[in-house]
Amino acid sequence: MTVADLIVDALRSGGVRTLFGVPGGGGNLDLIAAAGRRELPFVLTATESAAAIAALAQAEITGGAGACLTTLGPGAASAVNGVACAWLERVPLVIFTDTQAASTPGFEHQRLDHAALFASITKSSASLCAESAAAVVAAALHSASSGRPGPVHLDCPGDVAAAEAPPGGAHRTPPAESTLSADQQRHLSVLLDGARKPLLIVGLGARQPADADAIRRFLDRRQLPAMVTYKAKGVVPDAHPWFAGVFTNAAIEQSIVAESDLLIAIGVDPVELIPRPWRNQQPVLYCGRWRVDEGHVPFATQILGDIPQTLSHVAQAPAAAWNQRSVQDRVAAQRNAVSVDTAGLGAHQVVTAAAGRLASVARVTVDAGAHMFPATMLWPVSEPNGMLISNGLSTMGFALPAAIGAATLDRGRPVVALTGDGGLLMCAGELLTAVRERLRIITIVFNDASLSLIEIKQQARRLPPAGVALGVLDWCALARSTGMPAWPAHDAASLDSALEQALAADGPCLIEAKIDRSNYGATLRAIRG
Ligand SMILES: Cc1ncc(C[n+]2csc(CCOP(=O)(O)OP(=O)(O)O)c2C)c(N)n1
Ligand SMILES: [Mg+2]
Repeated sequence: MTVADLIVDALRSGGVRTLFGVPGGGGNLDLIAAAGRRELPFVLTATESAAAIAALAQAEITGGAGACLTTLGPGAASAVNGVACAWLERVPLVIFTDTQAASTPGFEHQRLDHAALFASITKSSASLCAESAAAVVAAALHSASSGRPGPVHLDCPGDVAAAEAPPGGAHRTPPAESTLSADQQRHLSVLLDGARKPLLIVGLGARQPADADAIRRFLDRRQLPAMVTYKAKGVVPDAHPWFAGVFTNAAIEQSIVAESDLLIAIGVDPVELIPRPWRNQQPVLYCGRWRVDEGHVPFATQILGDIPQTLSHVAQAPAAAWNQRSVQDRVAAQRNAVSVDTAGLGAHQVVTAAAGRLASVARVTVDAGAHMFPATMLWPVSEPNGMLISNGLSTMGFALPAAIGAATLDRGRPVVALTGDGGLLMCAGELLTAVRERLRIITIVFNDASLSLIEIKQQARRLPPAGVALGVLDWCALARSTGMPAWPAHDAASLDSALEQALAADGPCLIEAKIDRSNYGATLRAIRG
């Protein structure tokens, strides 16, 4: 038994289900060997950033931690975007980097100060030594998951990972929940008693199954509408009678928000909101597991604790005066507003057709770009984390690596990755990862030969076209070169046939949707004003 075995055991008890990464030798190889001995699957990815994103996607689904490893220097530097993603998506992730043994005479080659590199995007950083490795890993896992979750970094030199395991090891228990002060209780009663139309806004900190149960019960009992942020889609299903649409601090949700006299933000982290001034006048109550920054949203009070527990504090409000039919009509109008007709195949048609065939069986991941608007508005989700998306960081190159994380967890269930062509270019190597791992991932690439979201911003400012045309790529040929089947779609009929074949495939496949991007400007105006 080596220190690497102890580390792997600690990871497993922290909820890690797969180790992702790109090894470079040294301590990485001991960790991979120990993972093999202890039946923790290791998945090789094409890039370190994708490894971190795959790991964080798993953590979002399981509620445990995710884990990845990289080599020293270039591997650590290459992981930065994925670790930054875990930081701003509030996900517990452990990243192990190889490093030179403390006993080496200070070689400069590939040497970076990893702790400094990760300092602004991790909760903690430590270098492992043989005597305390298991306890330090357990403490790091605890730190990653407690309070506001986030990534932690561990340097793991080869001589440590390979050393014989010392006896012992420590695990800590989570801290006790906080309770409401008498002052807070009084303030809360005033807010709740004065409200006739409270509106729930559910965010990323309320995605555990128990949270969803408590929130749904609350809505049914209190007869209140609820909006969800992108990351909380499914906590209140799109088909729920009190579903009031997506909340991002944009224009499209304003008609319902403005009617409310009290906003109850359940697990909403301001990192989820688009960076526009907060103009809503009614008080905003926050309920969540961690304290959030008040610079953007002027929270009237913050109630900290587990979601079911914090909801019980706001349960005693008087009867609400919402008209369910009117809320439903406005959600339908929102969906209409983002379904703008096009001469060719529109992105909204691709989303609607794909969701029609796949939403009831598959999990979905969404990339950053203009295609994200129809995806988040029109793809119905019925369970927490049924849709995975990078929102805090909003990074491109997310959907496919996240789909790899999700599909590795549950190999029987298909995952649909909705991605722009620019985003897929950033992580196209992961198509091969999906093939090697035989994952049931249906990648749908919105091929518009453009960085469309940036193009429409450029057009809105009446700037000449520059720096946004990607050029033409034969995505079907690229996908087939990895060994996966692929089908082009340029109209409703070819799309439907591609979807049918994709659903029947038992491994990864790709649909290249050749879309008409001309409606994106109107879609963006409908959502953001
Ligand atoms: C890593 C990264 N680089 C740049 C951006 C800025 N950005 C946001 S959307 C976008 C364009 C995305 O293009 P594509 O993937 O083709 O999607 P489309 O907008 O065309 O649907 C860019 C460049 C980003 N979010 N992430
Ligand atoms: Mg594009």
